[in-house]
Amino acid sequence: MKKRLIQLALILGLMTLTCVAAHAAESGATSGLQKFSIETNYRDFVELVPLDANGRTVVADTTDDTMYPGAAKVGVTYKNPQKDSEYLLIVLVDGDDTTPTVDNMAYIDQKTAGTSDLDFTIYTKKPDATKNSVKYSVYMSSSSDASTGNGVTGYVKVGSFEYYSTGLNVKLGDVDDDGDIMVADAVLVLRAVVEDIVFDERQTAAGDVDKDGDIMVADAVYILRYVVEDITSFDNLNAQ
Ligand SMILES: [Ca+2]
Ligand SMILES: [Ca+2]
Repeated sequence: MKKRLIQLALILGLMTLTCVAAHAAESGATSGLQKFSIETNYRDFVELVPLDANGRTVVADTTDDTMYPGAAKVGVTYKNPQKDSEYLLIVLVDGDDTTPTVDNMAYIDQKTAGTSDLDFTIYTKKPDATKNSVKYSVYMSSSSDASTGNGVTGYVKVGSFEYYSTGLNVKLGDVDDDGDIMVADAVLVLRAVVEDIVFDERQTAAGDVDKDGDIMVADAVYILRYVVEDITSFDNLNAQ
């Protein structure tokens, strides 16, 4: 059954290669960064600045000044570091557990301080469609001697922020947002896989039915399996 569906999916994919590229639909979703916080002891020498994907500073939302719509990266400035000291920056997802692991590590960078402020850029990842926000905690450690200046010693949390996403309200598998999960939805996924069309944020959230973060042939196959009632939901796909 599965093999035949994969063949079907591949055939559909080849057929659609000749289709004219469609314009991506307007998305009502917004995402960005919010709730920036610096731990009390580090407010004098750590700054977190919301940046867009191109590295430009993002201004706060006019109605909620804790939200920075469109922000996707974070600039970290560490003021007056100790020259020649090593500074390690570690960013953990849902940082209640302070120990870095393969699962919670979001970003890591290390720099040697010169005579000017140290700048890092944190690259974040959008929460998947089933979550409204993801919290990131920023940790630092350094080889500097705190007794002689601005130095984090040991391994300390210096701040946190959240990546939020609102208004997606997607139905998994319903890529064209017509309310039904049909072969047409799988075809759209295949067209995106072969880069015949580019998905917007909502389409990406709806099409990534196995929630691995990528739009792949496997997603189209799962949608086709759902259409032919081989599976009844997109939950626990790895177990099926
Ligand atoms: Ca649909
Ligand atoms: Ca996927």
